[in-house]
Amino acid sequence: MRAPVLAYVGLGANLGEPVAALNAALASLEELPQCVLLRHSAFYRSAPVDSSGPDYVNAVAELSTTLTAPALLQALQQIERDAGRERPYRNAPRTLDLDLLLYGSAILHSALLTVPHPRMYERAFVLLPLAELVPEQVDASRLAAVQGQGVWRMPG
Ligand code: PH2
Ligand code: MG
Ligand code: MG
Repeated sequence: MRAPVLAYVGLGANLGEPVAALNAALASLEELPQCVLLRHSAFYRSAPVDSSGPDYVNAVAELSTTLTAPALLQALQQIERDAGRERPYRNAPRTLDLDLLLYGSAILHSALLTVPHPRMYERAFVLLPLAELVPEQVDASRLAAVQGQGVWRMPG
C-alpha cells in the first residue's frame, strides 16, 4: 500500500453554469477511488486570463490520495470529459478544468504532466484559493506578484 499524498487540484469553469459545474466536480472528486476529498476553498470569480468568454469561477480542492500523480491526472481528465469538456484550442473557454497543482512535495516533468503546475504562480485565481487552504505553501512574495489581478471571493 502506498502512503497517502496530499494533492491540490485547481478547479475552473466559464461556460454553462460554472458554480454548478464546480459543485458537481467536487462531488465527483468525493467519489474518486483511492482519494479522500478533505477540504475545498471558497469559490472565486475572475475575468478570463489569456482566455475568452464569460468570467471564470475557480476554487482549489485538497485531496489525500494513494493514486500516483499520472493516475490522478487521468482521473481528473475523465471527470472533465464527463462534464462535456472540449479542447478546440489552447485556453479555450471550458465547462470544466481540473488542474493538478501540487502532488505532495513532488517535482515532476514528463511529456504528460508538470508538477507544480507550470503557470500556477502567475495566477491569482489559483494562488488565492490555494493560500486559503495552505497559507504556508504560498509565500507573501508570490501573492504580491499577482495582487493586481482582479479576483473576487464569492459569498457562501
Ligand atoms: N484558466 C485558463 C486560462 N485562463 N482565467 C481564469 N480567470 N480562470 C481560469 O481558470 C483560467 C483562465 C487555462 O486553464
Ligand atoms: Mg487550467
Ligand atoms: Mg487544465
